[in-house]
Amino acid sequence: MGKNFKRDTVVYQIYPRSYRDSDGDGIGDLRGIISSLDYIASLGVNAIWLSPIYQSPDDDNGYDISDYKAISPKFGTMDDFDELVREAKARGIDIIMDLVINHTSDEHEWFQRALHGEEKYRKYYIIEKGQDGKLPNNWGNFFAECPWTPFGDSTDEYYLHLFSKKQPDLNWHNPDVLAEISDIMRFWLDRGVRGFRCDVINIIYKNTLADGKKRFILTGQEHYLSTDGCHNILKTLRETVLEPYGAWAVGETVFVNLKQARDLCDESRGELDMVFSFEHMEVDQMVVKWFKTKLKPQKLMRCLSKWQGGLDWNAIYFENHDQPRFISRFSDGEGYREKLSMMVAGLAMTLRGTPFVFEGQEIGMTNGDFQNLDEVEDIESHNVYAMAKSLHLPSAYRWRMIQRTSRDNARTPMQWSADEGAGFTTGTPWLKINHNHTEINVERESAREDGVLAFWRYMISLRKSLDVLMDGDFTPLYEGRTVYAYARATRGERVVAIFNMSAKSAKMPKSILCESELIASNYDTVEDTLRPFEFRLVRPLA
Ligand code: TEU
Repeated sequence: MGKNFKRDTVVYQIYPRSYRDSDGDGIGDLRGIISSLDYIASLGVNAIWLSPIYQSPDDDNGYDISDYKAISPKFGTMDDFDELVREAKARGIDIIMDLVINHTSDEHEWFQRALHGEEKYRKYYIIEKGQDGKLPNNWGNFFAECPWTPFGDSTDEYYLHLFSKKQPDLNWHNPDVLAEISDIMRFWLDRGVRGFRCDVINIIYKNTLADGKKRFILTGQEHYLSTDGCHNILKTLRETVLEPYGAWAVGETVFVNLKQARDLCDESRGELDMVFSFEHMEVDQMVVKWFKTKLKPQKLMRCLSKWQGGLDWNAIYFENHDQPRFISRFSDGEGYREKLSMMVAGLAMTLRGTPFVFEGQEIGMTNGDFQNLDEVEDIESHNVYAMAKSLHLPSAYRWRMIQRTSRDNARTPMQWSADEGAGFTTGTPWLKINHNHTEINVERESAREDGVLAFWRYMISLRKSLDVLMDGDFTPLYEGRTVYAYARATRGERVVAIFNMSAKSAKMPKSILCESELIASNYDTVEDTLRPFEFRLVRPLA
């Protein structure tokens, strides 16, 4: 973690197209966010990470950028953006932008000029000749596509895209690319942005385009994961762009292991401030996320403890726009939505690191309730469904895969009220609103003193006010089948967080039983046993 980073930061992630629609076109926008700033400030967060709002043909909902210096008209204007930065700042909230620099859109001017034969811009991308009528290599693709698409009308040249074919990968061997991206970053920093969330940042630099070792998924990854070239780029960006502005950066780092994470965020190396690791999000999967198993709490605990112990500081998150809603992953969670959501608030705010709260998480939103594939928008879901079909997986199974794992689960519109448009829009929403918005919504939660929202607010305020939650060391105390406990301690203070990650009551482990003062709990009373999804934060006496 670098010196520009404030340890009391709690970040709120907004997926703009699903947050609040101010003009009735069914798509959330910047004015919608501006009008929600008082609510956002009332959560106690002090930074907002905006998923991409740049000009984009929206093949991957804005993660395919066609102009890095323009706001998509769907979201508003540059004036709206400047107002958002100003108004957020007035409430003590920083704006963090999404920086998508592994790839651009194929509609970006650079790619278009490359297609028109401009040599300078050809070198911005990774364009290769096929080998004897075959593709340039055997690599895999994150979206279950072929990663090579013919370049223009060429019959033997292809461009590389690790995501959709409308997302050509940039060539980070070319110093011009670094110069362009640095310029783009300065453009936003000059407008008052405080930092960046760097999309798939650990895969940007490909060492070689040689064939990769055959794997079940993503053959070729050993040639681009956390390469030295990537480390050098991050160092340069930190030194020449971020430092002078006092800005910070969190990296989204796919497949990252502890050693790689350490190298990416070790303060002495001066690269990233923290990373989003994935291991804890993968504890309920077999090989790939599409094959989900039951979430075993003990696996989750061990994974959390491992990462807490292995890094001095990291990003703490349980939801984002790519993952199903976390509380929907507990198969025995039915009927305990509120307790579960509060338990996750307890986890997110007591682990060591910077908490990221995803829009709707603070009211306990659940997975989308899609009935069929026509209701799903996400490109990845459609591709994976088609691939599963080509593999002859039964249709009921295919649909179940999408239902459980689709990224759209987290992208359903924010539930502001019980109204028909959920207070999100007066028009037709771009993605189906969850039926349960009649029950789960901000308006209802705001009127409750003991509801989910009130609990998230309380936990966020504790996280920011208790030094021990901010600076304390992490020590795991107990990792049982469903019960998890750990201590956070500074020289002067020690607190213990206890969780029962199950719908069944559990015994309080003897080793952590002691006289203590209760700081927070998602139950009104204290009992000897731990009730379903109970969370307690206590201060042991003596
Ligand atoms: O995601 C990177 C990524 O690899 C996954 O989390 C992704 O969601 C996919 O499911 C892999 O199976 C980032 C963004 O967060 C995501 O929204 C983008 O689609 C992707 O990069 C490409 O820019």
